[in-house]
Amino acid sequence: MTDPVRHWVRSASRIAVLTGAGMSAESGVPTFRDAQTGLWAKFDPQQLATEHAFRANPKMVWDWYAFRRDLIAKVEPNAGHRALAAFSRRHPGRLTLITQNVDGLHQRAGSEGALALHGNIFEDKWLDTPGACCNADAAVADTPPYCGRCGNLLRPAVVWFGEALPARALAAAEAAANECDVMLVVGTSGVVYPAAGLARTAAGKVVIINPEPTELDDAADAVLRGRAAQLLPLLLED
Ligand code: BV8
Repeated sequence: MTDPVRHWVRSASRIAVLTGAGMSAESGVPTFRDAQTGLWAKFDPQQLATEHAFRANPKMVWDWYAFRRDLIAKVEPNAGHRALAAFSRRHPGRLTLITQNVDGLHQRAGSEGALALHGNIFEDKWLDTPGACCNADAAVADTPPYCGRCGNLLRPAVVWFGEALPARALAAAEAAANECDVMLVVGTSGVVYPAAGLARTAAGKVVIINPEPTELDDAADAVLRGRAAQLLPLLLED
């Protein structure tokens, strides 16, 4: 562990943390751009995670999310998730967690107030503006479920490519980036915007934690070539 980085973290009164899919890799969740496992090997997630793909082939996209939900439901938060949650318990209000992940593992590890920029894979919402008839609890159980009265489809409540991020969460994330003394950028390839842009607008020192090079390495004050579950506990211990 490079001592300057530990010094930056220990002396920071405001820490922002931006996490991506690599944060959950050691929990057994394939990263977003890993070769998709098995059934999905031939699909590009960037093509599937869109409203266009869902409208064109609702069953296929719904099944992709069901496959991911089943996988994520079977895994546990890892030592990296737990280190972030423990730090926030020891130092209330000092660390703002911003995640691109939709897997809910930060929240399950006990991180409260995590800014989930891309939504939550375990929640659904209506594809079209719901009418009075649209009651998710009474939806016809199909793939995807739908309103038996008007045919409106349920869809995963995640942010698809081409969709706006939740305004409140994004504004809070931008404020945290603008006010931080240090930003830890963990397990993200830095390809997806506007989330990746937060690492480029951070006021403080930018520290990348990733075993591989990323699109954000040029914006970093320090790059720690390692894994989240290994390095975060070391970096965040008092
Ligand atoms: C929008 C939910 C506008 C769905 C996801 C500039 C500005 C604004 C937009 C754009 C822009 N340029 C391009 C765009 C459009 C687009 C975009 O960014 N495209 C990219 C691909 C070029 N952005 C959008 O469409 C966004 N919307 O801008 O809307 C707008 C405004 C107003 C009104 C209407 C519209 C929406 C983007 C959100 C997309 N949804 N997820 C789902 O999950 O199904 S993004 C998806 O990718 C996941 O959330 C994932 O987290 C995210 C980012 O990927 P990473 O997390 O980085 O994962 P990846 O696999 O790439 O990398 C993993 C990393 O982990 C690797 O580096 C690896 O080395 C590392 N790693 C592996 N193991 C470990 C590890 N690290 C540490 N430890 C380990 N053990």
